[in-house]
Formats: sequence, structure tokens, C-alpha cells
Amino acid sequence: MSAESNQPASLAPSTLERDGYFVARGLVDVAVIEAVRASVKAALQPLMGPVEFEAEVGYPGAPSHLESQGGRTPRRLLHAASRIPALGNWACSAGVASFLKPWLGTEVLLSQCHHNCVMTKHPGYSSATLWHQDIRYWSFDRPELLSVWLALGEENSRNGALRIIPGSHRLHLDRGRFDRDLFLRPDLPDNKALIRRSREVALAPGDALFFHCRAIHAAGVNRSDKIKLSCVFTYHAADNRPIPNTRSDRYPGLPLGS
Ligand SMILES: O=C(O)CCC(=O)C(=O)O
Repeated sequence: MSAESNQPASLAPSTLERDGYFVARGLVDVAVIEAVRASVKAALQPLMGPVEFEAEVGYPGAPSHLESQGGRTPRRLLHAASRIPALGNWACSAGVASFLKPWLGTEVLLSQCHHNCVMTKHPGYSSATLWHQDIRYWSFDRPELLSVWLALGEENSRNGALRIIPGSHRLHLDRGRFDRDLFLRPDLPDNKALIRRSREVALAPGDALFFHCRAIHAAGVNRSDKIKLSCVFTYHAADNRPIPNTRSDRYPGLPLGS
């Protein structure tokens, strides 16, 4: 079965094992998506922190300084679970847990430290995210974390949908395949071949992409005339502990409903 297809939670673990990701189509009701979108729009105008700005990510296409034109374009609304209660409730719900538990075990925690945000990819000043594994952000006992990416609108090649390399979570690539910042080096022939295997993950509002923290993925800039909004949350087993005094250890993980 393709990772792109609609499938029940019971089939997800085998797809995740094979491809490193799967998509649950229409997981969240349109009414909930609309309510979350309204909260996000209210947080954008006037802008309510905490926020990460485009100028702070340093990705290709991002303005170079906060004071450059477009530098203060918000890229991520941080602390999504606590700032939008409907979103936090969903992220910690038994429904989401049912997808995660077969992989992470019965006690799953939602991290509040990173990837607990609403991605706000604006037209005009959005940047591209190069090929990477999310494990580069994390410091845990084991590289076993799963992220859930919830589309709040259409995601496609025009507005910067994610692309993922199926099966890449199982690869053990030499350090030299990555650059200083742990992005895959697109100039290397072996990496070019790997990138050619990537697939676009087009999403509709309410679709959720579950992906492994070692799955290699990237996303382009938003070339449409509308903002692209998506939420992303990351989970780990309760016995997979953050390394003390790292960013991953900054806030306690939140337990999921059973
Ligand atoms: O929307 C994007 O640019 C991708 C973001 C991403 O892959 C990440 O933050 O790990």
C-alpha cells in the first residue's frame, strides 16, 4: 500500500516502517480546521509572539536581516499547543495517540520544545527548506521520534508542499553526505540519485502526514498568492528521554489521552 493512500491507523505502522511516513487523509474535520485557521489568522494580525521570523531561519530565499525587507515575515508561530487550545487538545488526543502508539509504545509524549508550531509560509518572503532529517534538531536517547504535520489548507508544489524520500529513515549515510548544517549536499552524485526518488506530499485541509525523524525531506518556497498554514508536532516514547540541558529538554513533554 502506498504511503500516499488513505488508510486506517492499524495499517499505518507497516507503511511507516517501510516508507518512513504515511498520510491519514481527512483526519481532522473541516469545522475544526476552520476554527484553528481563524485562531491562526488572529495571531498573525496583529502578530502575537512567540514567533520565528523568516530572517532568523537563514534558509535559501530568506531575507538576510530582521530589518531587511520582509525580514519580519513570520515563519513559525511557536508554542502552538498552548497558544491554540483546540490544536493542543487535538495534538494530545486519543485519536492521534492511536496512530502513534503502535510505533512509539503505550506512553507517548508531545514535545513542547520544537516543532510545536504553526508554519506560516507567506507568499513573497518565504524560504525553501533544504533536504534534511528532523533528528538534526533533537537530542534524545534514541533517534525515535515521530512528527505529525497537519494541513490547514491545500499543500502542493506551487505553495511549497513537503517532498519526502521514501525509505530514507532506514539509511545510514556517511557524515560527508551532509553539509555543515546537516543538510544533504545536493552537489554529490549519490545524493542527486537519492533526491530523484523523492515524492511530493500533496495535502488537503485536515490531512495529516506522520513521518519519522530520520526521513529525509525538503520543501520549496510559496509561489502562490496565499499564505500556507500547517501545524507540526513531534512525539516520543516516555522512556526515550531528552538529553539534559539541551533544547529538547527545555519543557516537559505532554502526555497523550488514552
Ligand atoms: O515547510 C517547510 O519549509 C518545511 C519545514 C521543515 O521541514 C522543518 O521545519 O523541518
